[in-house]
Amino acid sequence: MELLIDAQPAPFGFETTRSALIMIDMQRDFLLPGGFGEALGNDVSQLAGCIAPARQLLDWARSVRMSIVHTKEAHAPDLSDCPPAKLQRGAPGKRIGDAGPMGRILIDGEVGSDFVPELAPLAGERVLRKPGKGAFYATDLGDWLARRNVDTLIFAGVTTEVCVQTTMREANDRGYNCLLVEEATASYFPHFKQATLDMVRAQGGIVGWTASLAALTGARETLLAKGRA
Ligand code: TIU
Repeated sequence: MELLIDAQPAPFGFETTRSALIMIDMQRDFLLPGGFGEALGNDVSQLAGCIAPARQLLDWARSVRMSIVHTKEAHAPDLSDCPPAKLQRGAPGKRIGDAGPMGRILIDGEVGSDFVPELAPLAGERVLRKPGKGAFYATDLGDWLARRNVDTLIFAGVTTEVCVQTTMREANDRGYNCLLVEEATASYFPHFKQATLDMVRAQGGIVGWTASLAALTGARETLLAKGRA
């Protein structure tokens, strides 16, 4: 289905069969107390408001049968995929691999590393574990998308200026058209979210486009998009 939606800095046209939703790191470790985000000193309540819009976006992507990728930032239990520079961040006792109320912090398989229930993947949706902030680094995401002939990525998740923006920039350099859904992403710092939206779409969309959830979910197929009407 071909869609043309209101977006900034310009209308955004895409083919749903050649698009993928990239839902970034909607994990307990970032969204709930006791996880990695809070261990770094953040107020995790700042992220709560994006859960419902992210779920609406996910439901929409499912309804149009778009490819869906759920990323999770999580490390192997032996920390072999966690560089020392990353391991040393944060207060002693609250670092990656340390014990917390949701299990070992940011370790794959622990309760904290799993997705919040509202954003739980369904069968057939890709779960992509990543050791970095960007989803292309040290993963097979590029190959996976290439096999599906994907040229457009729709982004949501947390946090806007860290894992979402890093992945969007990686994708932009790889030639994907990138759209960030404004209500379906959040930061521990609201002004960082706003700055990210602004810098992504500045300079004619130097990194990509942004759009409201309503612009996307309310879109109707239009043959006018390619002048075929
Ligand atoms: N700390 C922070 O804002 N984010 C991360 O560490 N990871 C993600 O953004 N997922």
